[in-house]
Amino acid sequence: MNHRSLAPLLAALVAAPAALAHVSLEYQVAPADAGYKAAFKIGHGCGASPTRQVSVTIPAGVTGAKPMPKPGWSLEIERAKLAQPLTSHGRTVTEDVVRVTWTARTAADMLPNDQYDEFVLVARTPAKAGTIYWPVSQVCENGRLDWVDVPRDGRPAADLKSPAAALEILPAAGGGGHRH
Ligand SMILES: [Cu+2]
Repeated sequence: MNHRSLAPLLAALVAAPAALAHVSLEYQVAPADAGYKAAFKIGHGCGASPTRQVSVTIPAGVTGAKPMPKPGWSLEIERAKLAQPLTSHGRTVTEDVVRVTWTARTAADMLPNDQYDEFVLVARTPAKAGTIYWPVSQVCENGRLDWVDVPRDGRPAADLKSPAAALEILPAAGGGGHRH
């Protein structure tokens, strides 16, 4: 194997830890108006301090969010009135989930800095294509990290200090599938 073919491999190896560094989504592209599993990857704490709470704000247009419970963590689901009521199974829905928060029950349940975990929810993607951003607050035993920055004025996402988790929504793949 000559050294030129090693370059992409080395690049990937170098990139891997960085990719695990900030809070990001496992799947970063999804079709519009479809079911989606959002797995938020937590690859480190606040410095050496363990993570004791993860709070995800649901982007506008994302509906029907359902979080996955995590043993040792309590789950808070916040709902709010919808600006525009929607119909589900013939029923009018006037409120929806706007934030989900996982909180470690005890210090022993916290996520240590030298371990990795995922915080998962399922939801329906917006009908409109484009990139959406999921603000995530990571609270540690000492300190917190708010992953809330979104690219503005053409600034590349790579320049952001604390980027929100980005999801690129592609135009719906026709047929629309099963609609709730
Ligand atoms: Cu990081």
